[in-house]
Amino acid sequence: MTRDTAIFDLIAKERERQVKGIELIASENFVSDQVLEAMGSVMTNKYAEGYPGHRYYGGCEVVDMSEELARTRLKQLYGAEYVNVQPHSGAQANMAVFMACLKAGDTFMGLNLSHGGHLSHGSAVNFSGLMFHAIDYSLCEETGRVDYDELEQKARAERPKLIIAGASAYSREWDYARIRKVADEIGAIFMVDMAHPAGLIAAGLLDNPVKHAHIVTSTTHKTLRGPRGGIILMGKDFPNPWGKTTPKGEVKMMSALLDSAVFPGTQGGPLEHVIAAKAVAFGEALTPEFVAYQKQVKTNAAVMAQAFIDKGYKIISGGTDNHSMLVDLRTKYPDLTGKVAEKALVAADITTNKNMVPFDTRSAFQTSGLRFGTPAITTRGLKEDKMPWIVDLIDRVLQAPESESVIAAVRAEVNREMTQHPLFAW
Ligand code: DSN
Repeated sequence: MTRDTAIFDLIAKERERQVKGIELIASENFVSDQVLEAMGSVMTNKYAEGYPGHRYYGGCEVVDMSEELARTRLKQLYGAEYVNVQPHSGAQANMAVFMACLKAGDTFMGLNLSHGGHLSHGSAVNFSGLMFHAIDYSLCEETGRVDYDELEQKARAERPKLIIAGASAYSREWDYARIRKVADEIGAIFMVDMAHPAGLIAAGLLDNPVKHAHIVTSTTHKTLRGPRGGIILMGKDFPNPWGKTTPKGEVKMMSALLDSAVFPGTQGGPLEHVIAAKAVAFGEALTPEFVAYQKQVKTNAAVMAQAFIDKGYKIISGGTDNHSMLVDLRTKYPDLTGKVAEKALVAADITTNKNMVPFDTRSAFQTSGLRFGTPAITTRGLKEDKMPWIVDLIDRVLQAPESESVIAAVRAEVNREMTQHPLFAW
């Protein structure tokens, strides 16, 4: 067959973009060559609806072993009793939890999207907000941290059946124990979506939500540095609290509800090539090298946040405990929107994303903030000594976002430095 140059030329272009630039999107990372190899493997050819040992197709003996290995490694990584490695994404993992725990129209509570919450935690345009009654909690304007008092008051007043912790743009550690306490008080299920800090948690650098929550979900491609995908975990299985029973009248366990909510509830055939790549990533995450990597991610983020502060930027909450930070541009450049800033930085080969800040005065399309994260540049091998340099480059662009000469000069510096940090073996 003729080579599809149209698409392979684009893949080559994307590879070049990744190689030459500074990647600061907090939810992105660069997987290892082994993860890449497993994803591009013959495992993609196999249909395997069902679970290991219980499939609807023949010939699943090998993928059964691969999926079982992924499950075993994931349990070991977080000290979990139950895991499901089949969700195609974090949103799919969350959808399965909703399906297992709620009925359409039930009330649940998550972090306000414009305060850093995830789309599938109750956004009005997402299934979670469309099919269920979403209420939210916020960050405290003064501290930039979760307003736990408000969370508790709302939980007691509105009695949601599910409370969700976890965020897309929140740089602080969570008080999971405090949320679990109020969840127990009102009889709610407590779920943590640890997608962003999953790698730091796996390395033991942040509190492990598996110890506190009934159910934990995550993506596998952010700090965890695996292929794009989702997972569901539980520290301990438990009987579903709404009394759902099997046809024989036995109370269903949450593990059974979650498994059937993933398949056949919300997905068909699992992506066995991605599951094999997840197994590779979980194996990598169990190594001392991964712990050292996560320590560097955290150090780089702390140094980067301080460098922004030293230049007069406002960081929401005043710093970071994890891999990310949210910069409020208004204190330094009141007229600069996140949209314009993102575009200028991308032109200088520094990739980041515009982000609303809590109590933003601009829309989600304009925004007053930028979100930065260190997982990808740390994988590239950049250490803390380079963080002030990166912040300096960013500041030069933001001072003159319309200046083609400034952008060209910064881009040349970025490209020169990144040639020192090879990315792919191929
Ligand atoms: N969209 C992903 C992120 O960038 O954080 C998850 O919400």
